[in-house]
Amino acid sequence: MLPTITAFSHSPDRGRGLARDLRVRWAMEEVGQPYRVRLLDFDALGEPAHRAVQPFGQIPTYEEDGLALFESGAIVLYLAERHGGLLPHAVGPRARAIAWMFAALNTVEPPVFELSLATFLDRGKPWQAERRASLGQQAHRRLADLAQYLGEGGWLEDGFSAGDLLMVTVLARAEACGLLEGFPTLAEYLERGRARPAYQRAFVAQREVFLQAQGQRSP
Ligand code: GTB
Repeated sequence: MLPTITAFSHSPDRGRGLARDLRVRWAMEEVGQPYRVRLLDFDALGEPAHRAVQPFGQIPTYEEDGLALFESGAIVLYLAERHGGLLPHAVGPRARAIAWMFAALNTVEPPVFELSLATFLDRGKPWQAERRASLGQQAHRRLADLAQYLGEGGWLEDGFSAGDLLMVTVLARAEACGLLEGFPTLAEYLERGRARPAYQRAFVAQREVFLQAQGQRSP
């Protein structure tokens, strides 16, 4: 049986590659693992069957032969451990690559994601401008540190890894918030990630869902 992941049937990102199933699709493509996709609408996210797999009622999930996983980072780590190509074999370099996975999700993503949420969830609130400014500063600091570390280099460590895969998806979100202006090396790093054939396949597959949904809506 092929593994099955879940994704939005009607993604609010409108096919821009920002919903988190993209990470899982990309990892599957990098390791050459075919997969199926179960599309869910917002109502289905709250149903008991989905909550049994994803306690927070979110996408993506991953199911395969009795294994049910949630959290995009955990799914990418599982795929990277199970297949070759996304993590080095040597203990030290492998630990470094995993550290970058955590850095992407735990250090860089939070202010970037919170800023994008504050932009529309706090619209009209008296504190919105102040909150956005504060989150913008926090995000900027993280991105500046990342740019400093990365320099003009290719990837975070010696070769492309699951750490880069997650970091690139976080930077896509940062770019969508206008946060990469002033960070040309991060913009180039993002483009290097997006240029990978596996990313391209994942992006097209996710975008196809949006285009199909659009087509169904058209008269
Ligand atoms: N930590 C979890 C993980 O990494 O798997 C977070 C998963 C998550 O945030 N999932 C979102 C979700 O299911 C979709 S991707 N939300 C529904 C809910 O929480 O009720 C996040 C996302 C949403 C929208 C856009 N967008 O419109 O641009 C981009 C990304």
